[in-house]
Amino acid sequence: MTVPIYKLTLLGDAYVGKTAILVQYFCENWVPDYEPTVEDSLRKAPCIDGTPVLLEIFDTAGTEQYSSVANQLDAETDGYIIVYSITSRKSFNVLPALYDQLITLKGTKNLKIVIAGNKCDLNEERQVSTAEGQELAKRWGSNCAFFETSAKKRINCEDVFIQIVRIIAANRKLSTNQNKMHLLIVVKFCKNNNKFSIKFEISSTLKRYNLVCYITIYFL
Ligand SMILES: Nc1nc2c(ncn2[C@@H]2O[C@H](COP(=O)(O)OP(=O)(O)OP(=O)(O)O)[C@@H](O)[C@H]2O)c(=O)[nH]1
Ligand SMILES: [Mg+2]
Repeated sequence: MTVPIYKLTLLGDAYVGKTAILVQYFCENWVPDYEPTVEDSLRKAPCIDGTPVLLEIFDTAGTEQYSSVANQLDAETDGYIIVYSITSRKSFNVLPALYDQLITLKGTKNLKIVIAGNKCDLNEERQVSTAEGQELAKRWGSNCAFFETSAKKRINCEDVFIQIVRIIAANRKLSTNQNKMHLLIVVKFCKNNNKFSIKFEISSTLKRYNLVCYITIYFL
């Protein structure tokens, strides 16, 4: 049995907690120190919804010194975890421009995204409301989900990874079904004077091969 591979990329402004969320998911550990990420990638093989999967996760740099978003974006990525901090209006405001860059890179608006509004343990320092995060996810379409997370308190850190896998898996299943071809064969018997004919009409449900062909056999 081949294990499905999911390539995920964590994106967002510096200091929002991308690495902290990842460390919580991988090690169930909280690291209070800040060390700007240059670039990192990790692999994990969890079981999600009863299926063994392989996750390849890229942790990117939010610090401008290290990051040019365009350089960091891997066109092969299946889904994005886009992180902002609820305590930083700026980290939320940069997201629409980031989203536009992703659309250009992937050449489609059908992106699979989970938005994480991190540091929700710091509610007293909140600058972005929960409703604003939800509204953004709604604007980004049905393949976008939203969570508020806290890497410090381990709130929803695992859920963002499970949800992005579910979104990608659902899309893969949909495109597999669309590629399945169903044949419809209609057999008609006709009697015309002393001649009998049998007509087969064969049509396919796959739009690419939507040919209707007729085979007529005459019994003289
Ligand atoms: N209170 C609180 N602090 C957090 C949380 N997540 C991260 N932090 C702290 O915020 C700082 C930045 O966290 P990082 O995970 O390094 O941020 P990052 O987004 O990976 O930053 P770059 O790698 O520079 O892009 C660290 O000091 C973390 O301890 C959280 O949920 N709550
Ligand atoms: Mg980091």
